[in-house]
Amino acid sequence: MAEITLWGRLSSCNVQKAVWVLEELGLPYRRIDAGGDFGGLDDPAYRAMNPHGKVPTLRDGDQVIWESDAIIRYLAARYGSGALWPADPTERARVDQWQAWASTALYPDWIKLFWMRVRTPEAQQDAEAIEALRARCAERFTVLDRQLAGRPFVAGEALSLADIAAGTTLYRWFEMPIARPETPEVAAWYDRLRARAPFRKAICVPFDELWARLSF
Ligand SMILES: N[C@@H](CCC(=O)N[C@@H](CS)C(=O)NCC(=O)O)C(=O)O
Repeated sequence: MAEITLWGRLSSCNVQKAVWVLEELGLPYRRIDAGGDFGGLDDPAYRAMNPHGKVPTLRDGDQVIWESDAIIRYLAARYGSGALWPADPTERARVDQWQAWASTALYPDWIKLFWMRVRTPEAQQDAEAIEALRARCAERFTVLDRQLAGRPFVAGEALSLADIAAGTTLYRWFEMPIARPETPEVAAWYDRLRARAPFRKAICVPFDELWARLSF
């Protein structure tokens, strides 16, 4: 098997997503800190791999892949043998629809809220905008709560890329100083995920270095 290298600081949620999948699949890999205080994203060698100068970037042998969703799909397709991303088209679509929803609806609201409430210095925070986003996130998590009723994981009986994409938000969602709606199914799912070492290692990462930091 070729050597797998992942570039990206572990305080980046998109890097965390990739690390979670690498760990779930039990793959040997090397992670190189990049981005944030580590810098390196404007180095010509890095830009040659990732034209956007963002993390994460994955190299597997001769293949270089960027965009966290492309990375996790690649890893699951190449090494998952059906785990995380089913081969059957109908089952795969069930996973894909929730992964797409997590990446295009849940994540954008949640990350904006995180930037407004955590990364923006208190004196510059806009309480009304924070409340509007918080309410939108609360709706998103309520939808997720309904989906999780009667099933242990987002797309059914097994952990999948749907859980990875949506679950990457959980630690910060529950640690951010905001009011959250009652979502017992999401809470139980969070407990199930926290029982997994890959989730704890990749996602339950304190974000102290990100408080009041708007610079990266
Ligand atoms: N859509 C991209 C987003 C990549 C992105 O914006 N990464 C952020 C970290 S989450 C980044 O590189 N920020 C600059 C830095 O860390 O210095 C993905 O999912 O990979």
